[in-house]
Amino acid sequence: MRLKEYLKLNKITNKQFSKELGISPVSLSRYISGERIPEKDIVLKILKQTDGSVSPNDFYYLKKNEQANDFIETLKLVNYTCKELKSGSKKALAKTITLVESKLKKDKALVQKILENLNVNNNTVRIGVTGVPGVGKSTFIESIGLFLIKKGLKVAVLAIDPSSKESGGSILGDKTRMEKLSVNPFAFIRPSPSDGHLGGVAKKTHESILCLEAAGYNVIFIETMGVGQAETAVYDMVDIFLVLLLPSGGDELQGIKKGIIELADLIVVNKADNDLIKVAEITQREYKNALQITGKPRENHLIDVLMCSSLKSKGIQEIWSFIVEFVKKQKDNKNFYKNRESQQTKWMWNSVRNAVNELITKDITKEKFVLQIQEKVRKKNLSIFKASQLICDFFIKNKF
Ligand SMILES: Nc1nc2c(ncn2[C@@H]2O[C@H](COP(=O)(O)OP(=O)(O)OP(=O)(O)O)[C@@H](O)[C@H]2O)c(=O)[nH]1
Ligand SMILES: [Mg+2]
Repeated sequence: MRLKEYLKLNKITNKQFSKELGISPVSLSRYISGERIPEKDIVLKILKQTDGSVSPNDFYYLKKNEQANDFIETLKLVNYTCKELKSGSKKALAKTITLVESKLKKDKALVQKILENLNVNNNTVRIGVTGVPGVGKSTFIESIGLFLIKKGLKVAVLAIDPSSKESGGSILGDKTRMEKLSVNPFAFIRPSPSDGHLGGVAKKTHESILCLEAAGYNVIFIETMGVGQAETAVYDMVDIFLVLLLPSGGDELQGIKKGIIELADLIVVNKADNDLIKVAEITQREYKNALQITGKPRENHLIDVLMCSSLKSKGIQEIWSFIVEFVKKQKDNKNFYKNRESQQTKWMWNSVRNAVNELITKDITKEKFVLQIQEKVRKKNLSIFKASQLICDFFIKNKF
């Protein structure tokens, strides 16, 4: 008999039974759901406590059959999705990115399997585009995007909006602002909601990039506002980082966050049109002069300051030539690949931190033992240091 049926039949609560076994209710519910198989000593305890009604086979064989069926189904789905992605299906791409953004454990596991089956593609360019709201990031991406599509490339855009909890917020505006690009068959635009937490941005955006590349997108733009912390996270997932400026005074005046300019591989003064041309030229000169003092952030790379009018599609060709030259140089000196590799490990740690964080916030905070400790800290009966040590030990012991 399965443990779930036994407990129900005998009207024993999870809490009671976990106490009898000397384990946490969370662990017990994992054994019951089949999420985890109990260790030998626990299996024997269960056998004893249930007078032999729940035997080891009830865990192992059932689990095995279920696992086998699940495995076959997952494999079919993974193969199908990968095939569709590689064929460039937008529908499959949208569905996969929805899985990437899902919080469900089963979706996350599925995404991992899909990603493992996708090939690494180093023939793409990942471009970060940042700048204060209204500087013209979306207009710029639309302009250069259409220019690249004419060259026969496929373009994808991920717009990160750290302020929006779910898809929505200003993203809807972004789609309408990229009117022509969003309806172009060779373009794919997707908002990347971040849940207001940065680890989330990095993980989801990184995984989305891999899906886009597998679907044959050659140039991936990642748009962020130059006011928050998301920029450094984005810097760690792109090959080249562009900072857009308005034709006006220094960066403080522009409201751009301090330090962001230092990350730029290329600075672009946008809106260099109509009566703003003169101011744009002054801005360009000022930044060029300033850069001579600050130096270069990347090996063998000189930052430049270019001007463009995204609205009139002027200066776009020069910006693309700069990007192509930059990527070529970075590939020649192998920095391009080294950069992607080191980003890979950064993402791994990011992922670990996220997973641990999720475990702590989800499971452990409801535990009686943890709540007692929390109460002691609140009443100043226990030091924070000792409390955190106790909680960590509890966390490890109970294999959360
Ligand atoms: N004159 C002129 N206006 C521009 C140019 N590029 C963008 N704009 C205008 O500037 C406004 C903001 O442009 P967006 O592309 O939405 O700016 P954004 O940086 O994406 O804004 P957020 O997504 O809100 O951060 C729009 O009204 C555009 O038409 C340009 O090159 N010249
Ligand atoms: Mg925008």
